[in-house]
Amino acid sequence: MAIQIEKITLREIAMPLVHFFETSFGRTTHRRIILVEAVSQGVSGWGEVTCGENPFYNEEWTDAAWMIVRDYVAPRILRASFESAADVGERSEHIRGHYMARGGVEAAVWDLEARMKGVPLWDHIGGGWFKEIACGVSIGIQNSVPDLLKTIEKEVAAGYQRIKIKIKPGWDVDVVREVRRTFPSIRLMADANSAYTLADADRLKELDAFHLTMIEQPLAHDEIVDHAALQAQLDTPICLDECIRTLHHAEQAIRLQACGIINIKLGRVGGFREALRIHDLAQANSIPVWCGGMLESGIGRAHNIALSTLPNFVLPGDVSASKRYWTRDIISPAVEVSPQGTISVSEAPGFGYDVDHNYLRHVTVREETLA
Ligand code: OSB
Ligand code: MG
Repeated sequence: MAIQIEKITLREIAMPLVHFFETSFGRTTHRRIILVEAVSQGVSGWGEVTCGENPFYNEEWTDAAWMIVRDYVAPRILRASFESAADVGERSEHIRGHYMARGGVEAAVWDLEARMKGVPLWDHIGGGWFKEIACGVSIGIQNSVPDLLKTIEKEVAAGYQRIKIKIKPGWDVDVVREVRRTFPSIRLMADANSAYTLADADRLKELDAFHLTMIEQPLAHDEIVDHAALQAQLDTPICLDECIRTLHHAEQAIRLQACGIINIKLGRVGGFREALRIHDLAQANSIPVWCGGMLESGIGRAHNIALSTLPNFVLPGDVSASKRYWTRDIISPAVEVSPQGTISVSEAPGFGYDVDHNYLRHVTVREETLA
């Protein structure tokens, strides 16, 4: 079944977060998210561009992503004929970087193709190993340690299976020690978002004492070699996030033993095809993976749920309930998490939820249709 994309509508939505989210690179209070609607034969597929509002996590940001999709990706996708959604990524491979912008379009075509076939997205990508996916939470840097402990207590009580806290120089060893003292047996990990260098190895080594399940991306966003040197000094497994943008990066990281675990983010790697390849490579090398998040709206969240049903997603991901981020989500129903810390996977076609068109219109601040 070849598909031709007749129309792409870009929307920017603006929504405040329920609670600020702070990482080593800054605090986010409001999200500006680009949604991609790809249309063929009257059927719509939806994707989300997962970049931040500023080029601080990686080089991408909302305003640039809009221009990349409008001026470089969409013109190569419109009216082209695809044997399958897996071929969409190649059409924009000539663009350097900007994987999230490219991935938002790629994911929309996967969703479209699943809807045209009448199957759930998880089925269409070859997933379905899990009917319930395991959920963790990512907790940002708080104003105080007591605030952090209170937040962790609430999320543990809600059933989440793993707690991730953000760290940075000045908010690390002492904070983790306090968390570990208060919660001796939770599955706990720390994410530095590239805030350290190899010169901090001794400080990071102190974290070994708190039996974390992993330390996520301690060193530079583009530095696989130094992570290998650090991993050789740590007992705690390193999990790479920012560093892994392509299959080749995953090959290099595994070959150099730069990590024991990989966080796969759909957008960061440019969409489902590359995510599937990285998943398979990691599995063949006994490297467990989990699905990371980028403070997504319900659409990106639903894509992450589909991805998380692949067999090597054996660790709880950062995919959590809509209500942790939004007073009202743009999908219906909202993503809900069970008291056991799981999300049950929808059997409905495509990404498995309805778009709440009324609310979507309400939060849309910019819209452009390309045909
Ligand atoms: O490093 O995983 C990260 C959010 C924004 C940018 C980077 C990261 C994160 C998160 C949040 O940790 C995960 C979520 O969506 O809950
Ligand atoms: Mg991370």
